[in-house]
Amino acid sequence: MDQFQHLIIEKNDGIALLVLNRPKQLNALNKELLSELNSAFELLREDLETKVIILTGSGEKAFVAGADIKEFASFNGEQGTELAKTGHMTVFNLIEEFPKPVIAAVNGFALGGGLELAMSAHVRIASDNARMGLPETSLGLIPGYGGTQRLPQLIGKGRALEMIFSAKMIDAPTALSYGLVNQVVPQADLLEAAQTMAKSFMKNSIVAMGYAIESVNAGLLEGSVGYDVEVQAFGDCFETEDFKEGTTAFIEKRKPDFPGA
Ligand code: DAK
Repeated sequence: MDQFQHLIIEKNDGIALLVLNRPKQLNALNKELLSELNSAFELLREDLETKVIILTGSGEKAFVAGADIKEFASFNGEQGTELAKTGHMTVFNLIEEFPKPVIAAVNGFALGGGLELAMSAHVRIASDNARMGLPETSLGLIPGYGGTQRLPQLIGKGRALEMIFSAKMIDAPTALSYGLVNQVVPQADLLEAAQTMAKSFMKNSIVAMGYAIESVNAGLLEGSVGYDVEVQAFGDCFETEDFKEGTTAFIEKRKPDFPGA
């Protein structure tokens, strides 16, 4: 598994550690990284030795600081819709429906697409320095990788909409109190805590866990039309002046001045 440029995979005792590795961009998700994530999960699905997957970010600062803003700033509505659809299928739904447990070890900023990635995992453990948020509305966008659906599932509609409207980050203890993460540990202990959790899962039937994942997801499927609405609305955002202003302001390192409707 040494064919990856932005992903490090270490396999040990039935656990595959996947490290997202674009440290200079705070592990922001670009097309290559998303494509590599897809390939890695497809490989690990077939890999009989791997029982549990741990997903984390390289460095001590970020899990993933979002989708790569410099990459998507020039997209139009059609591209936005299309890429959101592809992203759902090839990465975020793939992880949510993965038949082996996936633990996100959130080691720092998990923002936008980064938090959406962590929410696709089955369980989340955060380090005490982690900060989480969906800042898309500050860029003239909405969450486009399932965040409008998975965040309210995890923390309830009121808190989810407050996080989306305010675009603010919450700290690890708040995320724990919301139920967004299952556990918070000192940063130095994060991987060990994730491994301890993985080992506690591995004492039980991974096959049964696959069926449990399928069953839990099936119970949430009734609302799945929400994902389609998100994809379309997300694409529409790319046609707005607010989106142009939001992403340009980020790249120019200034505060946005949204023209509005
Ligand atoms: N994209 C690209 N580069 C990023 C980045 C990002 N999301 N986040 C950080 N970086 C880069 C910075 O530009 C900077 O690069 P240089 O200027 O050094 O070249 C470097 O990483 C270090 O960042 P900072 O200098 O800003 O570090 P600070 O400690 O001062 O601040 C921060 C850390 C995490 C608070 C800050 O970097 C920040 O606010 N980052 C952006 C957070 C954010 O807004 N993320 C995007 C959310 S929107 C799509 C589907 C989904 C999405 C988009 C498209 N399609 C299907 C098309 C999802 C959108 C989002 O995720």
